[in-house]
Amino acid sequence: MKLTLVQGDITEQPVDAIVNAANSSLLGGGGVDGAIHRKGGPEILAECRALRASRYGGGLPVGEAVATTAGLLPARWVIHTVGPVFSRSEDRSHLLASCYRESLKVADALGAATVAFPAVSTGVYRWPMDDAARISVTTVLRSESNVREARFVLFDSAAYEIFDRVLREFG
Ligand code: AR6
Repeated sequence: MKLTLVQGDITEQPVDAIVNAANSSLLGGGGVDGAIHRKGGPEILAECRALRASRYGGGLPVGEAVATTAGLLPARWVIHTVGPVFSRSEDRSHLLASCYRESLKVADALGAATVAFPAVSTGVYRWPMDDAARISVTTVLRSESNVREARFVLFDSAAYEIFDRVLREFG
């Protein structure tokens, strides 16, 4: 699996699947989640509601992942994952790592060859960017997957530079 970095908007990525930094409700929110539902149109929310009415009545647990259509977006699928809220008193790194591992498993099940990830948990959920970058990059590098390219899409240059430094260190 090749790991690449781009600075930009994940909703514009022409990849097979983009990963959404969702919440357990699967019913939308701000940040990446808000942008995906806004630009992808109502089909995504309709599939999320159907998931809530069936497999995920109690919501999607933290660290797990599930796919829907990508609606009007250039990608074919959205893989929704729920990152942990950052905590100073409790180490939740395994849950953040799980988001990447489980998203890659879903990508494999879909047959997705190219997958774009945001920096899960680093916005509303307040995970420090350098620590998130280390966890995300090392987890993806260690994952067994048929995905050809895992692309991290960083929203601003500060995040891009942190991921770039971490990738040089571990890649
Ligand atoms: N493309 C790429 N990255 C983005 C984009 C974008 N369009 N928009 C924001 N980012 P966040 P979280 C960056 O808050 O921390 C939502 O309300 C952003 O700068 O989207 O996992 C959900 O519904 C940050 O670095 O996700 C949940 O309730 C990163 O993406 C909650 O927020 C993640 O920020 C999830 O919080």
